[in-house]
Amino acid sequence: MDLKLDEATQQGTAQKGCAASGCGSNDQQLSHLPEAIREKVFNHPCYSEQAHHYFARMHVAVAPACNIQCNYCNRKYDCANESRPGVVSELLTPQQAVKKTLAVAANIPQMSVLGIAGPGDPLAQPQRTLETFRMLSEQAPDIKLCVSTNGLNLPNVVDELCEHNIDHVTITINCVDPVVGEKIYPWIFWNNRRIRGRKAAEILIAQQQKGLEMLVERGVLVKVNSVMIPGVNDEHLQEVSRLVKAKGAFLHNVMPLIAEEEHGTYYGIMKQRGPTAKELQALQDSCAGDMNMMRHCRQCRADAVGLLGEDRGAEFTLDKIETMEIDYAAAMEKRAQVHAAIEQELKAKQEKPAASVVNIPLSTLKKAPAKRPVLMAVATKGGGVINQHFGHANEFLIFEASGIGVRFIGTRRVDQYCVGQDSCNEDETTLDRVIKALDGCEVMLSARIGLPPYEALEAAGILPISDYAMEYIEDGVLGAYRQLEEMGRLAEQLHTGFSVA
Ligand code: CLF
Ligand code: SF4
Repeated sequence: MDLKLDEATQQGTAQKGCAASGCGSNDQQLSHLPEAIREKVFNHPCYSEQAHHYFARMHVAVAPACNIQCNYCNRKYDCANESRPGVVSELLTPQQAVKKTLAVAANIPQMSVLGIAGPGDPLAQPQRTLETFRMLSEQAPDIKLCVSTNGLNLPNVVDELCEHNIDHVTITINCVDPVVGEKIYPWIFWNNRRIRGRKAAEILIAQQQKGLEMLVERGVLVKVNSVMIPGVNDEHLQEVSRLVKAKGAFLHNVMPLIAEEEHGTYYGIMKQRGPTAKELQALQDSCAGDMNMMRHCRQCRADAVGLLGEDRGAEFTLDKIETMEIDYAAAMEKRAQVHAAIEQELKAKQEKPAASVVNIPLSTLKKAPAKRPVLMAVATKGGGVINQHFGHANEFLIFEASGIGVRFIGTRRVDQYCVGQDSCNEDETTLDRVIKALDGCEVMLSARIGLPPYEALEAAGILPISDYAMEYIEDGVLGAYRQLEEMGRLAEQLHTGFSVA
């Protein structure tokens, strides 16, 4: 039994009432969908923002080959279409992957989804990917299967994917115009030939669109990933969003380009910059009018294990799983109980939309609302609850409180300020970097915070608040918004904020 996840879940369920139950903006995103689709995404941490507080995913790195070249990749690292650039995963055989999946599923019952996302393109040479799915669909039928691809070979594999009950497919679509595409893809490998330039982009785009249409026809949910590359496809991505939605894509995930010179990619060497948090949010907001936008992606590595944002892969190395005795039938029973408990809580929340903080006009609260939106950073380790010490956070969730409610904006990754319970890293630069990462936020909500970082955050114009420890995030965000109002700070315009609402 995984205590860490259990604790998080129990902390979530233990909250009094549901005045702001962590229902999250995702309820609005999913509420218009048919029941059958809601059932499919209810426990998928990537397809449901709400689920990502409770359910975990894992990836197995079984697919080393790739059939295209992206300018943000140099093949030494995991596929950057679904992974943070600069990360290398250990390649597994399909048999090793299945063993690891069963071990993780037995030990982390909240793990609901197995994804294959690299380290190359999972469908470039699909045998290893399909073999893994085939064995898992037989041995672990309670695990959802998910795959991510650049789309070039997708139309050839769609029917086999469907045979293995793959309900969720991600296609990375960075453009729908070959003029843009030739600036991103120098070549593709197609029909045993290397094809370059605009022709390569034309073929890739046609295959991606065909694959998307085939999947939608067969009732498979499709998420589209796009890498936002300023000056290359940033303005074009609204058109991508519009088109893929028109063709039936379920969710659009715009990820920032991360191009570091030391990664040795073309973009890294050419010093192509990535977007700022403000630019990314502005694009996500402008696309949101057209379709559901994913804002909680963590650009996971190809062997990630755990809740989004955490990586527990070190607990499941090959040598460790060798020694694990797994009774998967018993594990499935336990998993079913844990999933049912989480689903019961989530459904209860969904059935009480009036109690959700989201969409409650602040004008209904005691104080007259101030309209200015405020960005707040939240330290959490899961369960939709403010339950993490400031110094232990390696990421913050960013929420916006405004006169119309609370909405989730995205995540910001940071280095941990404290390196251990009793040994805080006094290196100012770590704290400086955390404060820089929280640029634009006026409040930081955590379970606890020490005095030195408290003072440093305050001096930087970010008010640390720990009054809402162990409460639902949206409750805390809304409470903090009201505190700011009472303090008279909402009229001060401390920051312009990132909001474009
Ligand atoms: Fe993995 Fe991707 Fe499936 Fe999720 S990840 S294959 S859809 S199970 Fe999720 Fe990770 Fe973002 Fe991917 S947070 S990188 S979107
Ligand atoms: Fe790299 Fe993935 Fe692009 Fe292939 S599809 S070149 S592995 S980023």
